Amino acid sequence: MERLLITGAAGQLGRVMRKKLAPLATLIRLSDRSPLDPPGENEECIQCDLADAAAVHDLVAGCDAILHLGGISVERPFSEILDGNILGLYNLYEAARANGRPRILFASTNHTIGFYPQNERLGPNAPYRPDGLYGVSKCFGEALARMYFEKFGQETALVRIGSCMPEPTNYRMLSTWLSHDDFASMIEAVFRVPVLGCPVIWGASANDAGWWDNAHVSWLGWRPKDNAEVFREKIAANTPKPKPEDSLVRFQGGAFVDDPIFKD
Ligand code: NAI
Ligand code: 15L
Repeated sequence: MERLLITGAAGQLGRVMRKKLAPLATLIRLSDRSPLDPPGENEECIQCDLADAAAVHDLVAGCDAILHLGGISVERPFSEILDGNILGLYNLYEAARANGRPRILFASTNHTIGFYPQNERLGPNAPYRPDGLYGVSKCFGEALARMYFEKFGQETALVRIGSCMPEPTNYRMLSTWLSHDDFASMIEAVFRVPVLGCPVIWGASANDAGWWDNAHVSWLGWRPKDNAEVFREKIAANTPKPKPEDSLVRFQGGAFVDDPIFKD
């Protein structure tokens, strides 16, 4: 790739992926509304708000691929979600349409299906059961991406990330954990495969306790290598055993199902 755009590059995953993906592209364009660390040798930085259509148009110009991590990543008041995840998504897809349709990896979330019970195994076609406004906004993002694929041939990987962090830290994450290395190898597979389309991909490592079935995207060639199970004893030693009625062990979205509707 000549130029890979990473949005949300000042965030938790952006900061990690910025380093891991350096070999993927000649130049990495990093963007966020928050300040970014200064650019390295094969990097450039552009600060912009996803809600600013003209700025997003310029941001996307000249990019061959987009890792879209930018936006609100937890339950927040609707006004914040509206800017980052609704307006921001529309601006990004319009900018992509005007700039040669670079392939997009959209960081969706397990909170699109958070109200499913943990004993249910899901494939890509399970109806949405979002667990909050954040989850609803990611359902919007997935639907928008699908529409741009059907209407304009815009390719997007709809990656429903579980819990992408250095290691799982509670019982639920034994099922939802996605290691940083497995996410990086997924990103590489998504941008390397000759034809992508617009598939849902579950973003979880090869966890023994996993709930999500990626058999429908085996053609992608992505084979996660990590398994949260190796952390089970550590979690048992460090965290209290949840009661059976606790959302953490009842719902796939865990504690997000208990969030209220936050007001400004
Ligand atoms: P984060 O909250 O650390 O990073 C998101 C970044 O987006 C922040 O740096 C923020 O400043 C930026 N941002 C927010 N609104 C913006 C706007 N209007 N314009 C420009 N930039 C804006 O989140 P994290 O953990 O790095 O996640 C990245 C993406 O992956 C998010 O879209 C999140 O929803 C998704 N995701 C992450 C999971 C995880 O386990 N880390 C799980 C599921 C989904
Ligand atoms: C998400 O969507 C959040 O962005 C992340 O911070 C985690 O809380 C994750 O889901 C999760 O479900 O563990």
